[in-house]
Formats: sequence, C-alpha cells, structure tokens
Amino acid sequence: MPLKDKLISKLDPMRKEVKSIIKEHGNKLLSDVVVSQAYGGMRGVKCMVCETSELDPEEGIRFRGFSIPECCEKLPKAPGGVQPLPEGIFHLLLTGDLPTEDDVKEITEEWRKRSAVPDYVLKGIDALPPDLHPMTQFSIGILLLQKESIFVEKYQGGISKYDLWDPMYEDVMTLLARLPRIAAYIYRRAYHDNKQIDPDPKLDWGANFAHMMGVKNPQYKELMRLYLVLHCDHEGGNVSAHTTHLVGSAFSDAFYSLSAGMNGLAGPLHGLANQEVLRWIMQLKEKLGGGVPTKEQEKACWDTLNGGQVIPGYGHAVLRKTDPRYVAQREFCLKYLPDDELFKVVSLLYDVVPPILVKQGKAKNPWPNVDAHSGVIQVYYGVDEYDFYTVLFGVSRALGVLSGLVWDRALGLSLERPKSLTTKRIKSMVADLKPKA
Ligand code: NMX
Ligand code: MLT
Repeated sequence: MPLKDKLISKLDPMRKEVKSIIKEHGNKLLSDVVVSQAYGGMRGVKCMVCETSELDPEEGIRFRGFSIPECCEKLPKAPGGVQPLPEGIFHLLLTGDLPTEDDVKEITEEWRKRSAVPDYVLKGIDALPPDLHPMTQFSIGILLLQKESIFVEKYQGGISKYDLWDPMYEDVMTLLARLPRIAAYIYRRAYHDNKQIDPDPKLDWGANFAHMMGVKNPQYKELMRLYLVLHCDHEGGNVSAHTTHLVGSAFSDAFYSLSAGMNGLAGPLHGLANQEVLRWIMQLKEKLGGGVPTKEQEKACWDTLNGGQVIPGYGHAVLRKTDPRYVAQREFCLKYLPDDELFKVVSLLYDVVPPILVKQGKAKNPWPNVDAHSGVIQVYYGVDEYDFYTVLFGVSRALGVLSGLVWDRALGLSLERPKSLTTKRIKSMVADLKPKA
C-alpha cells in the first residue's frame, strides 16, 4: 500500500483511541510538578504526547517500540549494504509499521521526485557569508523553502483543522526530499570552494547525501545511512523535537517549525555538542603533542570542570546509562576503523570521564551520549570540519520531528501554552503547598 494510504488507514483508529482516552481518563493525574521542576527545565514532568519514540532512562530510545539493535536488524538495507536505510526508519516513525523493501523503494523514489531545490533557495544561501555557521545557513535554507508551503496555501483556502495533516504530510515529504541537497550545498560552499556535486538519482537518500558531500570512500555511504537512522528521534521533550512541536502547535508550517527546531539543535548543550566534542578532543591532542597518557586526559577533564564548563558528549537529561546510539557507533568503529587513533582516544575517554564525573558529584548521568562518538568517525572519512557536524544531526532529526508534526495535526493537538508563574507568585504560594510524597 502506498505510504500516504497506509498513513490514512492509521488515522481514524488512532483518533478514536485518543478521543476515548481523553473522554474516559482525561482528568487523571499523569505527573505532579514540584517547585524545583518549574525552575529546573521541567525535567521528568509528563505533560506532552509524542507517538514516534519513547526514551527509557536505563535502556535508551525505542522507535515505535523497536530498540536500536532491533531497528538495525529489521530495517531494509541497500543492495550489498548492512546498515539500515533512513527511508525505513521514516516509514516506521510515520506509520508505526516496519517497512518492506518495496516500501523503502517507494520513499526513495518519492523523495527523488521532490528533491529539486528551487534556484532562489540556493541563491539565498549564496548571499550568506560562507563562514556563517553552517547551522545558521541550514536554518535559513529551510526557511527559504517555506515559500512553497502547501499547508499555508490550504490553510488560507479554508480547510478543516482535522484535514491539516494532509498538506502537512505533503510539505514534510518535500522538505525531507530537499534537506540533503541543502546541507551538502552548504558543506561544499563552506569548505570545498563551492564546487557543487550534482545529485545521483540512482542512490538512496542517505547515500546521495554522502555523494553530494563529495566523500569518495563507499563505506561513508553506509556510515551515513546508520548515522541518519541513529539521530532521527529521541521522544518529544528534547529541545529540537519540543521546539518543532511547539512552533507547529500555532499552525506554523513544517518549514517554520523545523527551522525553529534546528535553532534549538544548534545549542552546545544539545546537538552542537557533537562539534564541541571534536574541538575538545583536538585541543587535548594538541596539548599532548601526540601521546595520550591517561593522567593527562584526567587533568584535561578536571581543567574543563574547574573552569565551570561541561565535558561535551557526557551526561544526559533523561538517560542514566551509556547511550545505545554511542554503543552502535562504537560497534561501527570496531568493525571499520578499530585502529584509528582518534577512536582510541574516544575509547580511552570512555574509561576516564565517567569516574571523574562521579567524583565531581554533579552530573546525574556520567556516561557518554550520542555526540561523544559521532565526530571521530566523520574525521576518519575526511569530514574534519566540525562546525558542520550538527547539520548532519539536523538532517536526521528532521525524520522524527517531521513525522511527529504530521501526527500532531492528525490528532488535532492543541496550541501549546503552559502556565508560567513569577517568583513573587511562587513565594506567595509555597506556604500552602504540600511537599511531594
Ligand atoms: N560535564 C560537566 N558537568 C555536567 C555534565 C558534563 N558532561 N553533565 C551534567 N553536568 C552538571 C550540570 O551542568 C549540572 O551542573 P549545575 O548543578 O552546576 O547546574 C549538574 O551536573 C546536574 O546536571 P544533570 O541534571 O545531570 O543534567 P541536565 O539534565 O541538567 O543536563 C545535559 C543534561 C546533556 C545538558 C548535560 O549533561 C550536559 O551539559 N552535557 C554536556 C553537553 C552534551 O553532551 N550535550 C549533548 C546531549 C545529547 N544531545 O545530543 O542533545
Ligand atoms: C537528543 O537526541 O535529542 C538528545 O539526546 C537530547 C535529549 O534527548 O534530551
């Protein structure tokens, strides 16, 4: 069944289920909120809905119920490849079903048909300073695509809010189709004298992205597929997903919503940590002049902590174990680049950093997250321009947050508008508030 028809077949049952949950259980308590959570980034407050994935603090992410190892095993591969295809994870996130080989072929073809980036978008990017941060260029590139939003056209034409998922789906498919070209264009312009590489219509979405970036090693195509699967979604509360969802809740279209989400991803406590990890490791290597004795690594960690900074790539707002996305990348390295010097540094840091964070006693999770590992693999394949790494993350994250946007509109989710309090108001309330049991 074509992707859109499959989605349509899921809409009514899901809408009915949600309606009946709200009707029968709408006034039941999901979460209490204590004062420290209001000041502390709402950590742990269960107050939003995301259908595409769910994060368990001890196990890590499950995409529509499937763990990372299960996705790596069950999702279709490219001919001759062993890594899962991003088209497959998109199918899973959007429909909740594992795709067949034909399902992923259909998505590859659909994205290929929609992939031509209008000239004014490329010209708009050309007008930016080439050394403007790639994430800023990426966010602007996404916004420039907004001119063709079908969602806006339909909204202005007068459409029922229950049908808005349809033009949202159309925009989402077009946006995803064009993202690799925009990202690769920014990359080649910033770091390769603007020598652009035309797309190859025979390639799948991830492989074509790798091709347009200009990395010759065929293994990089496999890495790109895995990378785009691993970073795609991390339930609804992370900054990029939450921002995309929040902006979308005002019926802003997919372009506005994703661009906003990408601006959140560009923060060093979120996606930009992947560039910061590499910067930190390279500074460390420079200080050590080649050798990497453990004592020096320890000192570098303490210097960072004593300087009031975070060790990038470690810690997490929800996870309390090593991130399975870190593990999947480590397995890739053990298979393809076991003797790489930077991989060895990353492995050594895995031994050194957690005990130090435990000793410092602040971080609730001393273990590495996804960003601790991704950059060194890029360097191995020649992509050593760290400032670009968060764009790679962004192309992948779009798969999850845009699937989420389609479901937000399909389920008729409301404008997001929580209640805020002033400190004065909280002070006036605290005497009468009960402590959490
Ligand atoms: N290095 C040093 N201190 C840390 C670290 C770290 N890696 N992680 C947490 N802490 C500190 C944190 O700054 C806080 O300090 P303070 O009490 O002075 O404010 C304290 O430990 C408690 O923080 P947590 O409750 O453990 O973590 P929180 O949920 O607030 O923040 C992160 C989560 C991810 C923002 C935090 O762990 C961090 O800054 N990590 C480094 C940056 C990073 O790798 N971000 C990428 C996350 C994954 N992603 O892709 O988005
Ligand atoms: C993510 O992938 O979004 C990060 O791990 C951050 C998070 O989940 O909060």
